[in-house]
Amino acid sequence: MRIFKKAAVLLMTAALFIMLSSCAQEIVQTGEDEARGLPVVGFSQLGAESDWRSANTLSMKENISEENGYTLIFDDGQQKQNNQIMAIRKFIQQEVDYIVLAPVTEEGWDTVLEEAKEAGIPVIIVDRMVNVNDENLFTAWVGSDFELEAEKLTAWMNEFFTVSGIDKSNINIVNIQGNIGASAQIGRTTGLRNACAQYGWNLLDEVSGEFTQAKGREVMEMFLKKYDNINIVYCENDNEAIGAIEAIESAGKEVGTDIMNGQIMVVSFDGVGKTALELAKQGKISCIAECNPMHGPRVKAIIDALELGLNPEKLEYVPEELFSADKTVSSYILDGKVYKVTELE
Ligand code: GZL
Repeated sequence: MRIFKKAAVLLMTAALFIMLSSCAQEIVQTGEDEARGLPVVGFSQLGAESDWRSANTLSMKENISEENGYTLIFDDGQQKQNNQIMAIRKFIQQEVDYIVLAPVTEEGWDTVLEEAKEAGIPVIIVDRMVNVNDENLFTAWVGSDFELEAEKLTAWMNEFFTVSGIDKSNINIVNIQGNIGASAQIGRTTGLRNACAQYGWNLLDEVSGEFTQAKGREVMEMFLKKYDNINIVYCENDNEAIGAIEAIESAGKEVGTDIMNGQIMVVSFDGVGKTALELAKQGKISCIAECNPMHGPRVKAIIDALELGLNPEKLEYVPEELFSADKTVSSYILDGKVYKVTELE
């Protein structure tokens, strides 16, 4: 009899261990919430690839919080769509009250969002967009206009070249893209391609740096081996720009705005991490198009509204600027609207 008891205890211990270790989710609040019955929000974050992503996660955790009346279940998808789909299915099994999704790419969400809809769970999309057949598969979206970010940055570039007397025939650009298929990559790449066609710049090449510093450095090293006339590096986020600058300086070249005397101009997106802002203050990143990561307050406001039975706006764009320490361009005009450049001291 004693043997059977021992075996039963061992089996139950093993089962408990498997259950706990298989759970990749992080319950950000502890047990007393269940007693208080706070609404539960399941958040599928795409990864932790960049300073922007860390700031976005912090903003969400600070706002979808116990003191604000919510229990948050956080899941890190590690930049894989399958992990995010599994997380959403777990949230459905857990019968959460709301699902928030920061999608790694635009395609491939129809089926799992149909399942959430059938379960009667409202879905809020943050940051990048989902491309679904039925817009009713999500209740609201909060994020950036990525193509407008690129239009602002390339307008600044055009103004800089014009004021500096640099002819378009001298402009040779390489683009270190973000994750292919992410809304931020699609918008920023489209904006650059349109600017090259509009202003007559020469776009030498485009390769994904996956929004990371390591891959950004690797792609820049490849570009420097392949081309001897690069004078503009367009990075689709700051972490890629940091990696690109490491590669450029390791190759014995200089980054800066004096492109007619051999310097290579680096421009990028985000304006969130300390390192990138420091490089911009030093003039090593010539201009950064802000990408605002602070979606937490807006997502909380949307859920608060839904809790009250109200209908939030379907799409909400966050305000964004341009940052630069270079004084050549203090403002620029886009579609008849004057934008001021925020000068970094
Ligand atoms: C933009 C966001 C992008 C950032 C990158 O909203 O999706 O992903 O620009 C991040 O830094 O990796």
